[in-house]
Amino acid sequence: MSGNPDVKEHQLHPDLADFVLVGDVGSGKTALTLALLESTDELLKTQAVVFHPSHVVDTPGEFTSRPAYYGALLATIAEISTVVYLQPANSRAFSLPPGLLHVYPDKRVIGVVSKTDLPDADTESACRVMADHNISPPYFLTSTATGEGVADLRSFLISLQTSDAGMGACEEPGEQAVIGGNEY
Ligand SMILES: Nc1nc2c(ncn2[C@@H]2O[C@H](COP(=O)(O)OP(=O)(O)O)[C@@H](O)[C@H]2O)c(=O)[nH]1
Ligand SMILES: [Mg+2]
Repeated sequence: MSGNPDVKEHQLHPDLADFVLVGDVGSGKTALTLALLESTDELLKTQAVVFHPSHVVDTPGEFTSRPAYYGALLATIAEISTVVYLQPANSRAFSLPPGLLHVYPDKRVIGVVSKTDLPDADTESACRVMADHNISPPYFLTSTATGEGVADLRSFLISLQTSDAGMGACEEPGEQAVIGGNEY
């Protein structure tokens, strides 16, 4: 439909829609996007915003790590309901731009711990980093290397589309929420 080469044509999960992945460079956004979509696209460094069908959007890490790109990030996510924030399991650096939730207070933010398979993974610390920055549980623990948590996150994102208002990320964790509660 679109002549934009950044718009992908495949649509394996048409009900998976309306979310944008943000997180630091190398946090695993593209790998997780492709895993969620079950896409066979090659994993390349994301140089631009990539629009998959149904408002599934992968962003370059520079969008969160460089203030000069914040405007582009804010414009990109304006029309999208859900922000999926990736916190690598081996990192304690938080990289969601601080103003984002103030500019768009109505966005649903889902916290994902990525790369849980890494030998130096510390998922509890990663969850705590998100909690300390006002991202509410449940958090999803994922690895695209082992496949852990990918199907659960996909089901959750799809459930947001099928229920009218969707389930807020700060509400009762579902079965798929591996870590939840208020201890963080
Ligand atoms: N071990 C491991 N490596 C991963 C995982 N997800 C992504 N990677 C690797 O981390 C690097 C960056 O991933 P990418 O998806 O491009 O990150 P992005 O910059 O956030 O889009 C790549 O070399 C991936 O193969 C994961 O779950 N486990
Ligand atoms: Mg990428």
